[in-house]
Amino acid sequence: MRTGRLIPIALILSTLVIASVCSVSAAEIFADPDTVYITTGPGTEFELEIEVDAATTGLRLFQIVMAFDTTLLDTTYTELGPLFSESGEVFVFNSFIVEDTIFGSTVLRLEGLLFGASAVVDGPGVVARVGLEALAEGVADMSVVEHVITDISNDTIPSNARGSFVYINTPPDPFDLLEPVDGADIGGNPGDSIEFEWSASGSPYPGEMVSYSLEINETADFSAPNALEFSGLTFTNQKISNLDLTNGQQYFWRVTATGNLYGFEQASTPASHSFTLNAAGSPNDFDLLLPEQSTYVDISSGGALFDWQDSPPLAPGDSVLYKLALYDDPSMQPANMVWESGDINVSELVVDESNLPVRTWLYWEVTAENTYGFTKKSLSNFDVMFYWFRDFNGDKTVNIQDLTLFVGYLFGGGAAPIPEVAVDLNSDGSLNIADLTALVNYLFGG
Ligand SMILES: [Ca+2]
Ligand SMILES: [Ca+2]
Ligand SMILES: [Ca+2]
Repeated sequence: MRTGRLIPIALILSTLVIASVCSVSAAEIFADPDTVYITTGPGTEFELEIEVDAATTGLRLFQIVMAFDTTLLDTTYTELGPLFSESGEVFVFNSFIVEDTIFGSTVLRLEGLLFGASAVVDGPGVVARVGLEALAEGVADMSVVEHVITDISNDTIPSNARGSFVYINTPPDPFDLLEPVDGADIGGNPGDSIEFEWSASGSPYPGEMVSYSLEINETADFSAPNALEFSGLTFTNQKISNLDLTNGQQYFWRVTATGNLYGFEQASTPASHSFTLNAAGSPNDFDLLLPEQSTYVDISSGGALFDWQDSPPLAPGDSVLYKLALYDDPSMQPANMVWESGDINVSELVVDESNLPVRTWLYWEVTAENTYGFTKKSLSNFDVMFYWFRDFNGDKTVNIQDLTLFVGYLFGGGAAPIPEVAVDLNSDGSLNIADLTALVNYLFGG
């Protein structure tokens, strides 16, 4: 057991030793700086130095090939660095921008060579300088795609290489719209919140924070004037109340990320999402109760009771107010309105007789309105005819004139009362001498 455990440990130790020896001895050839941050746009000029480190000894030749996007960058100069040019040795320097068939893209190739039987230099030092100009906005990848350094015998010196990234007026990172998903149908109750959520962006520039602006608009091009906009958001979500939106309306929303130091902007992906608000906004259904449909109602006692079902509040904190309206035409247009109540907080109302015409069909309905301003009409509208008991001619008084007309109707072919029930004093469903007698008794006693 004891030896069995020792052998693997010995193997691990020897592996570690080899690894550390390699990392210490390998030369480094690298671009400095390794990241270039440009915020002043195309036309900005800067310099990269190509350096070798202290582990680089006996150096005679270098070749370094870096990715080079000619749409983003151009060279303003290339030159051999002082490690070679000030060595006192004879040197050669070449630089090319070429289409690299193996790499499949344009590359910048730099190579330097010392002549002479014993001409070598030791790092650290600068082997080349590259003057560059930004041509467009974007991220230029100047990774090293190929490199070699050799010694006096033309043997390769083991080396690692590292290039550079150039950020030219680079906007914050692309980011996605998440919730509501595109085309969402948003229900819920009035007063519920709607949460908008997107993925995080970030700035490539050191120390730069990103903030977001959320826009909600009725048009896909965000041109409607009544837009909702929230800016300076530091989180990737925002809640709004659905009361800030119109029920039944389609909306579009988008987010823009902005860097706080340089102000470069990134639009969301996709550019926008749509949603439709279909909150359960209206008061609940309710129907009419009294007076029942197509009935005659006596108002001689002073008025009439109207009653309808409650429309229960929809959401916590909601309440409902009612309005009763009477019309003299079944089309129930505003022009036909005979009378309308004020707001009523209970589902019934006694309407004074002075507001109620007799001898004509009336049509009534109730409208409920909740605290969110949503309205709903009663499921039905009823018709009703009011009358004044014992009043033959519909003037809301009972006197000798009614008696005269009643006599004329029963015995002289005069016009019928409207409705007949108004003078059916004994309530037997027919008009005859018994009703007339009852009216005489009412008027003159007995
Ligand atoms: Ca009621
Ligand atoms: Ca009368
Ligand atoms: Ca009768």
